[in-house]
Amino acid sequence: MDLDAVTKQSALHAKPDGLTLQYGTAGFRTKAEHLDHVMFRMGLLAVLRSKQTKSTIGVMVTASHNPEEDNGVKLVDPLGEMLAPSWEEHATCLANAEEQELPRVLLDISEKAAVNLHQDAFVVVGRDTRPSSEKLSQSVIDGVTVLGGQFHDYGLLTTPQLHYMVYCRNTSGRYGKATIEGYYQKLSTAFVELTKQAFCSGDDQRTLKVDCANGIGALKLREMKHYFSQGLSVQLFNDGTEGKLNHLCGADFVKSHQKPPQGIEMKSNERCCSFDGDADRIIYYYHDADGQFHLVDGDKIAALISGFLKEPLLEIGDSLSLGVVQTAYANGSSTRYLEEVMKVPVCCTKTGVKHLHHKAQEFDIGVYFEANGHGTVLFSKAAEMKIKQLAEELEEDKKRKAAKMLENVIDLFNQATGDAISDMLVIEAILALKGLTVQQWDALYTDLPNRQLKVKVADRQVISTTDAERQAVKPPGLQEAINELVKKYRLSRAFVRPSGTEDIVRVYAEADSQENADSLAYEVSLAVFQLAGGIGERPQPGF
Ligand code: 16G
Ligand code: MG
Repeated sequence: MDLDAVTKQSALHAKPDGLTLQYGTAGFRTKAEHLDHVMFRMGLLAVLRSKQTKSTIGVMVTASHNPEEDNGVKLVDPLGEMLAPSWEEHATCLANAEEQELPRVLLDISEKAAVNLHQDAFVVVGRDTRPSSEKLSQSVIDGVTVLGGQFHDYGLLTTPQLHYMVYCRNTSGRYGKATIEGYYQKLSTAFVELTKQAFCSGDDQRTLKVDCANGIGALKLREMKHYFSQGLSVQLFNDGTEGKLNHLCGADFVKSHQKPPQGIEMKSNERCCSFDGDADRIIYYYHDADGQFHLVDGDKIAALISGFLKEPLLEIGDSLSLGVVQTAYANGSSTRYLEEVMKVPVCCTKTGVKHLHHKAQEFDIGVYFEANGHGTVLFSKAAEMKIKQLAEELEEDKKRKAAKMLENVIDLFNQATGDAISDMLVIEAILALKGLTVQQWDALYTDLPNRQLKVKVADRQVISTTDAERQAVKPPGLQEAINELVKKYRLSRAFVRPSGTEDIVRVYAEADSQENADSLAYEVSLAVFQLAGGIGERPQPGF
């Protein structure tokens, strides 16, 4: 490590005095103008992580669904997973070190993590369409280069595409080719194969309107749509030619406001979906004949997919375990439907893809989705081998067909992370194969009315939670207060948690009617404000 060179280069990416940032749920995220030093330093860290794991590491420059002025960065570990927790701590230390401490912190990390500094390093970089992203990804590359790492800059990519590239490179191409063309081909071939037996029920069934949040998803979907145009025609909206990124559109807007995005023409009963700014979330929705808006969220995606998977799994007759992983935000009706109607085991984890991903690996086939539309299906290596083997066997036609179908499903799901494009293709394939309309899909169960609110407090860390964030253990008295409030309503549930991406506390409530969900959410917000050091204006009733 040439520490003098690091010090010199770092001066060109100097850290603003007194700024401290935390490697949060999905990396660092803040105003783009505060991130230059963080990018440079994440380039350094990626080199160390690459040397330590003897693998390619990914660095993605994006702030997902945040406003256009923000940006962010996250590291991608060898198999496409999120960065290991101990390295999140190293990332935070490195990002917050004062200029003169930088060499010492680098040595410290190398020592603690037993990094062999003589090992080669390779880093791949991707970025979203924010105006600040190009310059910031150059700062990442500066960091990689000064520590002698090699790199490949993929330029514009969706976040899941970068995860895919990392996974491909670290499995010697067995997973797929580490090129954008390789990604398009792998997914569209699986989609076309899977939908071959689908009954064609008229043109309107095969058309999907996609709100691309004015982000990277638009560019990539436009390139990709020719690959699968026979099976599905996608119509792009909010494609970035006019509107602002994530502004009044995108999956996060639609989910949290429970209304359609601007910039999309919706006719009644037409199937529409929204991606978020880096295309790792997807939400479906439609207007019914009475003009009422219906959201078909991540929970319903999980229900559709697990229902679909059960049949071929039963057919192949192998006892591969299937489970669903959710978070506390999952609608109570979805959990009940999965457990009681579908008879699938359901687990709950903390918010954030890394927690769900990890838990899903405990099943042979782990379906994980956050209600906000983030998710995928993971197949264990053993399950994959079993399915591939059965698909090769020549006897028993039905069994083989089921195995072949599952094989295509494995290829179609991005195994590295949740991916809006890949999920969209799976959902479209399932709807086509089952001949289901979006209304029929939506009718699997009825969501309990719910409400999410934010509360500003002086220090959100005064709240700590347990039981997958469903119970507050601190501050004293808060959980007891919530319990009392919940008792006042029917079919009710509520919880609070400090956000991992914003300086606020989030409140979630559900109940038998929208009015009751709203009023429970308001009362819980007030309890948080009073017991957890609320600042600014007190929460107000009504929405
Ligand atoms: C991040 C997470 C997402 C989670 C959200 C919660 C990843 C890749 N993304 O966007 O999964 O739902 O944070 O945000 O892990 P919050 O902590 O502010 O509620
Ligand atoms: Mg995202």
